[in-house]
Amino acid sequence: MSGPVLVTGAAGLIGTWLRGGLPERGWAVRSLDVVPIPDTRPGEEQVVADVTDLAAMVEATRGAAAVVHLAGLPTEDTWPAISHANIGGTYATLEAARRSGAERVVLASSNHAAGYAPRPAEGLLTEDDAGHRPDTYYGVSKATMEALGSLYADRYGMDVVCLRIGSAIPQPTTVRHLATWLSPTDTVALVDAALRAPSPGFAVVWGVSDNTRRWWDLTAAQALGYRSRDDAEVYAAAVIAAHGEPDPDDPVLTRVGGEFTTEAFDADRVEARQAQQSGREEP
Ligand code: 15L
Repeated sequence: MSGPVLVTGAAGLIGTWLRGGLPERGWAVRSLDVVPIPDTRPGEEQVVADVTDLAAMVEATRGAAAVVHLAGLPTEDTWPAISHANIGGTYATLEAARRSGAERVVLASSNHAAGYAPRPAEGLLTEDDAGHRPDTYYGVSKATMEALGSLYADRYGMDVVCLRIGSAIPQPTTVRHLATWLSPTDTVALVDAALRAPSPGFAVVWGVSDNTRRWWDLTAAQALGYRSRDDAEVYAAAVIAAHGEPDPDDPVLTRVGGEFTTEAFDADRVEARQAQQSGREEP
């Protein structure tokens, strides 16, 4: 592949890891975000644009070898906000890639596309077995992201790899994270594998480190070339000392999406909380 990799949402946490890690693996990076990035690295290109603006996205994607799409709302929000930023943003990203001739797109999907899938009683859950069981409007936007990716792969022959990311954070802080953690190093390794895999076509893979307590099967990600180096188990003693032994009946641990499947994440509640915060009256 020649040309830079366009990374959308480059100012965010995962974007920042990739802006550091991808060049070390030989990729030139073109960073796109709605806000300027103050600390660009030597050789890093920068575009300030809204990912839902198709014309700006076509311009930003010109000459890029591939796109890594991270931009969007990272948690539950109102339907208008989610559908605009996450579904509109994914459409514009894929369509811009198609129009500009970038043949590969890596999409940051989420475990919440399958959040209501039960945690397996034994063994590991594959992407296909989990299917699409979104736990929130946010999860619906990620299931839709995967569906849009499938459309662009089938209709236009593009390579589209969807990463169903677990918990991409610096280190585990809850008992659930001991299963769902995706370390910074492994995040870079997974995206690198998704960019490098020869002709993956359309693929959906879990994005998780090789955690001793993980619930998700890594076979599909490993088939792309992903090799995890980290295991959340090294943090287990400290996390359990802080939070207690995991209760297997805790609703946060019985379904893929954890907290997102609980009442607190019901969209009405999220909306009411946002209205309260902004001082608006509830109807
Ligand atoms: C996600 O998709 C979210 O962006 C992040 O905030 C976490 O909630 C993560 O999933 C998770 O499931 O831990």
